[in-house]
Amino acid sequence: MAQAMTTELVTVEAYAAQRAGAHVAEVIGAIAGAARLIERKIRLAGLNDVYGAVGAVNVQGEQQQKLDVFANELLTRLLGAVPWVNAIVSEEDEGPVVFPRAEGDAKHGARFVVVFDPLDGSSNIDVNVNVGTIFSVVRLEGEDVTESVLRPGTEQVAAGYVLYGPSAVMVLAMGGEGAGAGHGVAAFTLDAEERFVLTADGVKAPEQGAYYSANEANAASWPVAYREYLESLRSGALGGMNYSARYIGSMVADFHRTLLKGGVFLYPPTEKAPRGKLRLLYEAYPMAMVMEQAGGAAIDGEMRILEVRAKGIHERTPLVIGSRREVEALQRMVLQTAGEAR
Ligand code: P6P
Repeated sequence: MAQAMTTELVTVEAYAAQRAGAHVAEVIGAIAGAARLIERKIRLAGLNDVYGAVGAVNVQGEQQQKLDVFANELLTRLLGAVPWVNAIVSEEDEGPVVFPRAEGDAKHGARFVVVFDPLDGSSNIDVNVNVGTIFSVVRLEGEDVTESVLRPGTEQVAAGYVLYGPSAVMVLAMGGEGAGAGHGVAAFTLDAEERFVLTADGVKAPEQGAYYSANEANAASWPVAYREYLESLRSGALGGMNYSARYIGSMVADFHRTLLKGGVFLYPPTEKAPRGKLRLLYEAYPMAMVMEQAGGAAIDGEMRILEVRAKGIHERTPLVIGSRREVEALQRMVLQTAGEAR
């Protein structure tokens, strides 16, 4: 990871303000504020009886963990307190939560919707495995929140995640004007004063990496190109690289390793999840923005994830994300198989 070039202490709020202005910085600050409290709750979970499920099922049909509910309510409350956040969309809620805003609140046209997975991988919490918060900030265009969030991922204003692990790390990418623009990827570590301080700037994914990451228990139901692809990685066919397999089962942790060490994370289509398991708006889009700004790539098997259009806010997608060489190699095999099938 590229070390921060500065000796002075730069908080994530100050970094965001320098690059994207005060309004975006305040949105990022609210997310950081929620993350501090989520981190503390997770760290003490075993002592405060917050492990386990609440006995309810969320809109995804998944058992809601107590910490899912805590994280979701906290993010909603802190983001709702920012005048230029007009709405949020959460993995845990069926539809958008719209905040009543007076006309004057939208200073300088700054109106945002924040889309998030409040606690990804939460089924791992009870076994003390890393979990994360994933977020995406988009502009509210017109009055229709759903319409605003169903625009291409290339239009994200900012995106990133917080990984709760041995240390809490917030990774942030912010968009610039025009395709391909952007401010790059920075990482911030929660310090003893509970500030997210800059610890790496200009983070770049290795051109090729040493790990592949997939749930191979599903391999029998993957499209054949994905099976042949992993076999090609194992055989050293991609530049002679000898890969290791790593799969934590928390996307934020698997993604963070892939970003820093290189390689590929993939969740292909399966019989049980023919459109993949991961969600386009609040998992694939934000991670794709980070990975592309770090020089990597993200596809749904065939096309660039950031250009895939969502039809609904909880739409799922296959995802292949990581170093450019590995992602492009998979894309070639999938397109070649599709071409042969025609
Ligand atoms: P599987 C966690 O539930 C999650 O959404 C991601 O964090 C993770 O990558 C994936 O699902 C794991 O899914 O089917 O391999 O258990």
